Amino acid sequence: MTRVTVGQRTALRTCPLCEAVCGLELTLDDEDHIVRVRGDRQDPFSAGFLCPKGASLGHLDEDPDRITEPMIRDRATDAWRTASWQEAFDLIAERIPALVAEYGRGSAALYLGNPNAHTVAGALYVPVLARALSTRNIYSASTADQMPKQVASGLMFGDPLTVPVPDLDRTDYLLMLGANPLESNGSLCTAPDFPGRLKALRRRGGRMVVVDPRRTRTAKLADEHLFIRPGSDAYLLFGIVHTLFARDLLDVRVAVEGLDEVRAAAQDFTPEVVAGRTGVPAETIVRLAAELAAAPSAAVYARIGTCTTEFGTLTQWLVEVINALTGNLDRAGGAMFSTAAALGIVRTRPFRIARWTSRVRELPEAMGEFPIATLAEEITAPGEGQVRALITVAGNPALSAPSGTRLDAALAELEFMVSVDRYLNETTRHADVILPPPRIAQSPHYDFALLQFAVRDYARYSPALVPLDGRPSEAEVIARLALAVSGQQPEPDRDPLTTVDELVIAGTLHKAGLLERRAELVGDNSTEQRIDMMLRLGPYGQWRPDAVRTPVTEPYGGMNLQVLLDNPHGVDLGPLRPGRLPEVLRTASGRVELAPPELIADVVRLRARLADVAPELLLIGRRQLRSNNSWMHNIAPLVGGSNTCTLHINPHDATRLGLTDRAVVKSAAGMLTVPVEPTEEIMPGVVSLPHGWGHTDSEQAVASAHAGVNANALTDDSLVDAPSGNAVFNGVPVTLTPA
Ligand SMILES: Nc1nc2c(c(=O)[nH]1)N[C@H]1C(S)=C(S)[C@@H](COP(=O)(O)OP(=O)(O)OC[C@H]3O[C@@H](n4cnc5c(=O)[nH]c(N)nc54)[C@H](O)[C@@H]3O)O[C@H]1N2
Ligand SMILES: Nc1nc2c(c(=O)[nH]1)N[C@H]1C(S)=C(S)[C@@H](COP(=O)(O)OP(=O)(O)OC[C@H]3O[C@@H](n4cnc5c(=O)[nH]c(N)nc54)[C@H](O)[C@@H]3O)O[C@H]1N2
Ligand code: SF4
Ligand SMILES: [Mo]
Repeated sequence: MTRVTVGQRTALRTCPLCEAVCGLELTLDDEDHIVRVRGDRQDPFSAGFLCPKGASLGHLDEDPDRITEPMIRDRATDAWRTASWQEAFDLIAERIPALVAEYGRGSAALYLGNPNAHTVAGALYVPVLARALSTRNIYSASTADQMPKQVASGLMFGDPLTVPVPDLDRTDYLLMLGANPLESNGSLCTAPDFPGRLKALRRRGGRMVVVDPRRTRTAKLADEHLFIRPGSDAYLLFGIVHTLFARDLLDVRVAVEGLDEVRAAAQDFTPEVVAGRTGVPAETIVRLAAELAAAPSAAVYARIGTCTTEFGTLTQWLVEVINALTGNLDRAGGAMFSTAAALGIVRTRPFRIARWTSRVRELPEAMGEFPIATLAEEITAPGEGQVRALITVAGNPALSAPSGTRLDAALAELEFMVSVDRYLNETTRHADVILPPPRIAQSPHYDFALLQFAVRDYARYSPALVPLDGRPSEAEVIARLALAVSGQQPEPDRDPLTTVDELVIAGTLHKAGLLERRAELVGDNSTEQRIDMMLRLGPYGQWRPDAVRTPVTEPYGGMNLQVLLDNPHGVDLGPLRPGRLPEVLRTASGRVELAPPELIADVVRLRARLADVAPELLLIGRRQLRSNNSWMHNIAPLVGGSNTCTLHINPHDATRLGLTDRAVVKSAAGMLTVPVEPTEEIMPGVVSLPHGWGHTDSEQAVASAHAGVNANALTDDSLVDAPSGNAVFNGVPVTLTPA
């Protein structure tokens, strides 16, 4: 037990800052300020793990530079003033419906940023806002991130949310490409204390190989690290696939379609041919294939360094092809599927891409979104369907999107913009209205998105720890925004949140034939009742006849909210279950599609680039342990030291180019001047700049003192990964000269 002084209390909550979903034990004083953060040692998943970001949650929660009241900007003077909630929503209800009436439906766009994956509001209420806007102009951080993985999974398994995760705790062999979980704590692989899990893998005699143009902290922990030319992972993986066929190393254990097509596609990607393009020697590629095939269990895992490249989707596809060919898909120790407790989106038809295309560049939609790489031109190119109004929720695309400078300028051309955000920052400065969410301590937490990709099945619910004091929750802000954009006023005696929740609950229960059981739902408010319903209807649920039974849910007759309220440290639902494919597959064939035609077609593009002469210098990104994309640089204990914006360059390149202090970096899209930091940890011919910096003119005191530069001034929105439309951040050709 923690010792708590008079007037203090401890409270439990999931950390909302990254995908690791660590349990936190917070100490609050008698005025409800967070005064201490510790890892929750009784959390069965995170077991007390805490990183520096989580430890700073108190600073973040009440950052003096955050926004606490709605803000309205005067366009003539650019001056900001605070406003009442009513005035803010009235202005939105006046402007957006009028713009939509004048220019048509597509003229209002929505951009959803990364923290939506970490809030109840993002999961349960943003979809309502998207429907209310009824626009195809929906954009999100997904197309600056993991869309290639979702498209590959969608085409192979029929559902873009059916993404395999490496069975970290049991695997005997892990091949990891383009991920650095020692800094990032992992992504699309929810694993609190990822570093500890990797150390355990090594301790039990497992082998770990890391492929990265940088010798990262993760690479240093591995048995083997291989440098690779940025953007060339698809060639390396094809070399492995080629070898598996050529040396008869196949061990396919699941029902698949398209084996011959994969063999044919891999035919000319011999290890010798791809070695030149990747920089990985042919004999190493052959050995990797043999090791993957021979290991009792193995998993290939590839993340952001490989997604945000020109061949992102092909790379993610080949990862799962190798997992399937080596018998590791859907088996213990291999690449497996989590079973999240809350009912998710129930897909009845197989996933398709490019059901419609964007106006200006005819880029494909994926999962109902257009690529963020095309938002700037959708705003600036005149014509029918031009974007005139934008709503951003928890996003900072001025820093996070490719061709950031161009998007920044485009945002200034909008006729009206609304942002739901904690800060006045590089993006929200263009808004007419900013609507702030409440404190983190005032928000409930359940990980609807991330628990679908967990390396162990687990659930945890955290109610809000501090009352709202009359201000709206973020869920209510979004619900009221949904009303405002459709020109509606809330009903006088009913809050919009309850209206939305009652509609959803009634609709869902009606579909399930359980409408008469509405009164059984528990929870202090309609949001909690919705969560209770999703748990009761989920795979472990009390209302599911075929529920997975676990020791913790058994006494309750199955999963419901009460289970989680009674177990505030979270509940362990066991190791990932093998043999789930028949349950999760949504393909028309009922088999794993190893060779989706859309991807086989894209191999032509890959093959055409095989003989490319690599440019002299390629730019890649990197993440920093004490940063969180663009928005935690105002937390004083986190910035400085290694957490600054510098260009990593191999000393050999620095000397060759005469760079000592600062360099001018030029790309096809832009130019920056940055401090250089020579380090042996990056391969020759590659330079690395972290993203999320560039806080010049910021209202945030600490962040502006550590401004850095916007790496996305150099990335180019005219390049995308063809099948997914994903942005390209890694492998950008640049030239360097001394500043
Ligand atoms: N060059 C380069 N660019 C990249 C990447 C890269 O590796 N290299 N990575 C990409 C990736 S993976 C991602 S996910 C994107 C991220 O892209 P974005 O989501 O656009 O950017 P973030 O920096 O995460 O900004 C989050 C915003 O949400 C606000 N916020 C924080 N918490 C809350 C909350 O609870 N509610 C609300 N309403 N707002 C909140 C913050 O103030 C901030 O403005 O960046 C991408 N951009
Ligand atoms: N501390 C911290 N944690 C974070 C975030 C953060 O900003 N800071 N952001 C969160 C978000 S939104 C996400 S999506 C995750 C991402 O989590 P990760 O996927 O682990 O992201 P990174 O740490 O950027 O690691 C990507 C690695 O890819 C390497 N790389 C670059 N180009 C290539 C290439 O072409 N091939 C290969 N093989 N490697 C390449 C880079 O050198 C880098 O080491 O992290 C999350 N966690
Ligand atoms: S690893 Fe992620 S979830 Fe865990 S404490 Fe750090 S930021 Fe929070
Ligand atoms: Mo991300």
